[in-house]
Amino acid sequence: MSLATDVVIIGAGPAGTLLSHALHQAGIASVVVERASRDHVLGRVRAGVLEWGTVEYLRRLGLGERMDREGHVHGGPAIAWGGRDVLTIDIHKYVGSNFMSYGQTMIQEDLYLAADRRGAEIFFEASDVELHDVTSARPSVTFSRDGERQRVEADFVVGCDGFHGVSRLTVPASVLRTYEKEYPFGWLGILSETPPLEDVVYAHHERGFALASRRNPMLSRYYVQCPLTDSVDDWPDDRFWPELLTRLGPSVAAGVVTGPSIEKSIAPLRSFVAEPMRYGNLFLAGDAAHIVPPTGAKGLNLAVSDVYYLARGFAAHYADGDDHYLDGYSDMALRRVWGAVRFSWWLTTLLHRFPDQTDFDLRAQEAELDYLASSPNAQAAMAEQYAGLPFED
Ligand code: RFL
Ligand code: PHB
Repeated sequence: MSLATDVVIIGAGPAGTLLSHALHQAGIASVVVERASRDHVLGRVRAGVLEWGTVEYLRRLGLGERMDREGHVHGGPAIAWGGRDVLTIDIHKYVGSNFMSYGQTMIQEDLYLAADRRGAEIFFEASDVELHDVTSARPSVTFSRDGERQRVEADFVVGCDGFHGVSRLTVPASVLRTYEKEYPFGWLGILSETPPLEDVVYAHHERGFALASRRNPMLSRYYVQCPLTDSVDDWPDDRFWPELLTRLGPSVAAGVVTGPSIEKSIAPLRSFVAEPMRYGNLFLAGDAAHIVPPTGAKGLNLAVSDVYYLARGFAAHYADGDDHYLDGYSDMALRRVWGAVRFSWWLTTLLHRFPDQTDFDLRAQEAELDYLASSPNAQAAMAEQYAGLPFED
């Protein structure tokens, strides 16, 4: 089978499906090719925190109805350390915006339901996806499905296929520059059907980092830092809960309701940036181009801002033949990416226990946290970055 469209998108995660939704609203046709099944994508438990710019963009695209009903608005995240009362970084006071807890799984469901309603072409379970002629005026993508080789021809290809995808590998090594930092620990995350804390709480503790978050009024999400060599079998619930409560500290722990975990997984932490985010008529967006450690809650939000810039660029191209946004895409997106990479690295470094850390390093972290607590200027800087840097005009 052979198809023709305007834009072929590789990957039906949040970046790919949001882009196809935004393009449709601008009257631009797209086809999405996804390696996994729909249920597999929906089963991945990931992000939970949306910047206000993300919330407003989703609303503008008509995707805000369930989010506004079921999402939980916060005025700022809290930080716990040293057995003292938590410090709340008042985003509302310093930046005038909020952030929202609303799970990536729910956004993905909303996106697939919207795709069903408009009869979007998403080819799930596509294997051996290959990109061809991306520097030509008519690139194409081929893949196998139901035992048949298929081909989609388009004006542009957008790689939204995540960190392990194929799109980035199409850019020749002589063109692509990559920057990478691996952290020597992971996050063990669990979901439990228990009422969550009111706030998102980040904890610094000499035994390691911990985080309390939420999905809905009866679904909590908790994380503890763990060695990369650990597997989920090393963390039965009766080990996880006491460890979490110790790290959160007595005042936060007092509000935690424990219960059986219904999901448990370990994610490594990594910073990665690939430059440029365009090669010929191939564009990269989301995790395909950059990864941040989850500490700053930025990964999904960066995928959304990439899509915002890219959808605007394609709209100008198809409506007016104006390519200045597409030509500026890589530089503009990378400015925001590096801002978030720096912030995520800073917060990760401040809050985690590193294996080679000395007592000096630990005391320096505590001194920085004390400074943060005492300085409205430092809190304003953190608030501005946690809230999310603005989208450029
Ligand atoms: P995804 O979600 O990885 O989707 C890529 C899709 O491409 C498909 N694919 C292919 N398709 C065709 N051919 C191929 N060869 C393919 N290879 C791969 C994959 O099957 C998949 O469906 O990338 P996308 O769309 O760029 O979205 C990025 C986000 O998923 C990611 O940045 C966030 O989840 C990161 N993240 C967080 N971000 C936030 O903004 N706030 C958070 O609170 C937050 N918490 C987190 C996180 C990520 C975590 N993990 C597990 C890494 C918490 C965790 C624990
Ligand atoms: C989550 O709810 O999964 C979450 C929240 C904040 C983070 C990372 C993950 O920084």
